[in-house]
Amino acid sequence: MDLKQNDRLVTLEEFIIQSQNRFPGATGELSQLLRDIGLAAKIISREVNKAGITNILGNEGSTNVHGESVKKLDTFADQQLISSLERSSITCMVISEENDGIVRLRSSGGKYIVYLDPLDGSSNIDVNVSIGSIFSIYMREPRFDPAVEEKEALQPGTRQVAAGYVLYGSSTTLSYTTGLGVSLFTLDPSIGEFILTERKVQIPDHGTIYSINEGSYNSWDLGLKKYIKYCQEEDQETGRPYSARYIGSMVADIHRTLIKGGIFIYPHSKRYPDGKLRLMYECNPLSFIIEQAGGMATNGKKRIMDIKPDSIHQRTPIYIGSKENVEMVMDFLFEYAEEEAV
Ligand code: AHM
Ligand code: MG
Repeated sequence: MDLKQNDRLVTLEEFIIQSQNRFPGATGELSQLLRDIGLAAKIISREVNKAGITNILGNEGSTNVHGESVKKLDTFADQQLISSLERSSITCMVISEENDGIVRLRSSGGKYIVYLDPLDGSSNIDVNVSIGSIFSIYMREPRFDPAVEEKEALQPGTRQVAAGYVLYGSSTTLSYTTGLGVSLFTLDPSIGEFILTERKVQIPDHGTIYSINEGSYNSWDLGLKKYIKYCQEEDQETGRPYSARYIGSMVADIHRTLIKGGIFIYPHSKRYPDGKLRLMYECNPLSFIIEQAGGMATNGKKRIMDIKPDSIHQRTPIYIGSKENVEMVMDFLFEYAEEEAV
C-alpha cells in the first residue's frame, strides 16, 4: 500500500486535483463534483457512526418507490448528497433510489447527471452491520434541449465518466474510478479527511470466496445450483471448497470481493424474476469499479455495462468479481441452460 507520497499523507482533495492536473484541458468540474460527494460522505459517515446514540435509527414510517420501508438514515443520506451536489451547480439531474422520478437541480445548465444509492444495505442499519453509498456519474449529451429529461439519463454503463462507493464499516472507506484504475481512501476521523490508501487497486484473478443469498437456492437456474455445488466440492488446486460470505449489503460484499477476490452473485429467482439489484445505481457503478480493478461483471448473458437501460430504476441479475470465477459461473450457466431447455 502506498499510503504516503514524499513521506506525507495524500488527502482525497489533493489526489483529485493532482489527477485533474494531468489533463491540461480539464475544467475542474468533475473534480468539484467528486469533492462534493466526498464532503457529503463525511457527513453521512458521522451520522451513521452516531446512529445508535441519537434517535435516527428505525423506520421513518414511509415506503420508497419499491415498496420498501424507508429508514431515517436513508432520507438523511439522500438529502445530504443531493444538497451537496446542488451547491456547486454542475449537476443538472439526480436519480436516486429514494426518489420515484428524476430530481431536477436548480442548475439545469449543469452538464452532469448523477445516480445515487444514498444508503445501500439499509436493512443492516439497525444491527450495526456495514452499509454504504454508491454513485455513478454521466455527462449530458449536448444535443438535448435545456430542459432536463429523464430519457437523457438512460445511458449504458460504458458511458459512466466516474463511479464509486463509500463503505461505512469498521472504518469509512471511499473508492472511485474515472476509468484510469481504482483508488481507495480511508477516512481519518481525527482530522476529518479521506487519506489515500491505495492508488491502483487490483482484484485477484481468482478468489476462494463465493457470496450469494443461498436461501433462494430452490428457485435458481440449474447452472447456478451446479456452480454453487462446484464451489463447495474439495479440490486443492483451485482452493475448494471456497468460503461462503454474505453480508447482505452489496457495497460491503463488493468491497470484500475487490480486496480478496471471489464472486458475488444476485441472480434472478421466483421472488425477483429480473434480479433484485438496480442496474443504474448499484450494478453499473460497482461493475465499473470491479472492471477497472481487472475483474468482470455480467448479467449471466452479457456484460452489465453494455446493457441499454429502459428505465431509471430497472433491476438486473448480476455475477461480479474475479475474472476466473465469473468466467467459470458463465460456463456453468451456458452448459446447463441447454440441458434445462431440452
Ligand atoms: P437496499 O438498497 O434496499 O438496501 O437493497 C439492496 C440490498 C443490497 O445491498 C444487498 O446485496 C441485497 O439487497 C440483499 O438482498 P437479500 O436480503 O435479498 O439477500
Ligand atoms: Mg441499494
